[in-house]
Amino acid sequence: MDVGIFGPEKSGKTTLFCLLSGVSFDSVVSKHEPNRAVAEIRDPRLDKLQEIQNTEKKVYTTLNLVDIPGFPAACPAREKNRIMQNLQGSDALLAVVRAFRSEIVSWPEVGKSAAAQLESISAELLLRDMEVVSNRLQRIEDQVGKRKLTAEEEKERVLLRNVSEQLDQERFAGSLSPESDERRLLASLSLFTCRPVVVAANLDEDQYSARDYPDRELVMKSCEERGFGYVEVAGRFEMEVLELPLEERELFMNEAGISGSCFERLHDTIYKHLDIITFFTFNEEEVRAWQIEQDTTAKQAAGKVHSDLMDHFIKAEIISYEDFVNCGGIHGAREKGLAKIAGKDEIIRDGDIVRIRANA
Ligand SMILES: Nc1nc2c(ncn2[C@@H]2O[C@H](COP(=O)(O)OP(=O)(O)OP(=O)(O)O)[C@@H](O)[C@H]2O)c(=O)[nH]1
Ligand SMILES: [Mg+2]
Repeated sequence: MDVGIFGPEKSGKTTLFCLLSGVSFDSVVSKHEPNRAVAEIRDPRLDKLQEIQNTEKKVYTTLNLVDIPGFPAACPAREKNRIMQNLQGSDALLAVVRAFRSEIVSWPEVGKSAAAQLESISAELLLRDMEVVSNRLQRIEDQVGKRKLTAEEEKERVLLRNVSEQLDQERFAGSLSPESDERRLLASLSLFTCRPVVVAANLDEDQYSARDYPDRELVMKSCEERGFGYVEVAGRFEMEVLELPLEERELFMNEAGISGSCFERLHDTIYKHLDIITFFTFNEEEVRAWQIEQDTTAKQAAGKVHSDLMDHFIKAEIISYEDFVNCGGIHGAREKGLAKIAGKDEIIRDGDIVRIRANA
């Protein structure tokens, strides 16, 4: 899955990119070009499974990250477009807003609260989409009077007008019903406002400990209204903590009232917001985690592993993570009758350990 990180200048995007990917901040050389990295989702459940299965290899799921530089308000449109282009392939967006205070780190958007930054971010996304929709509409309308529009084009014209009205009213395209024709068309246009957005409020340590910063309520409310996910992080502080010896880290995190790493909170929020869950497989060589959407069936999950397994699917043996661990592995779970033999329509749940039987 591809996640695009964006937001105002100096809000801490690259800091979060480094925290998510494990790339060191000092090694990120370019301040003007996007940074890319693959972040492993180091799910501790997979570590436990490896311990039980005693395999040499484990394969985590991953997020492909792209971190784009913030651009100043006066940035020429062409340059802005060029930078934004790097978000085009992302399945989800992580928008970073700045609440932390600093005398050292410049703040080009001085005085702009986190809520105001969020408004600008939404406006930017809406504007980009309006442009795409209106260009497409224009192309169809240019034909009017020159030739008869096809039935397809007529339909598209109506849909595009509807979407355009929605965007004019600052309603996100993603709020259209997923079943609607509009939504299908929008998916083909890969609009930004159709994509899941998670907002990360980047706080300083004191704000984090106090669970407060100016406009916090407003930011949370506006995320809720727009259907954005929301997470709080203390980017710089958590990066500094990572430089400490392992045994001191927890102490500092506890003192600041921060539980779980920034990395865990970020990817948990992204996964939850995107309705993504994880299931596990194992064989003699490896244990492996897989990302799937909620409500994926056993047969579809088999397809994730290999298309042959889906095509020749017979049944799946499913054990919940807790049962697997409590019984010390598959044999124990089978003995206790906790390994379920399931058909193709069984819904996979988060943490399930799945063994697929197919007609090879
Ligand atoms: N005090 C403080 N400084 C931070 C925090 N997060 C990031 N910084 C610092 O702010 C500066 C900018 O952080 P970056 O992560 O590079 O910000 P960015 O959004 O990627 O900046 P651009 O790409 O230039 O738009 C760095 O010196 C960071 O160490 C924070 O939570 N608190
Ligand atoms: Mg940056």
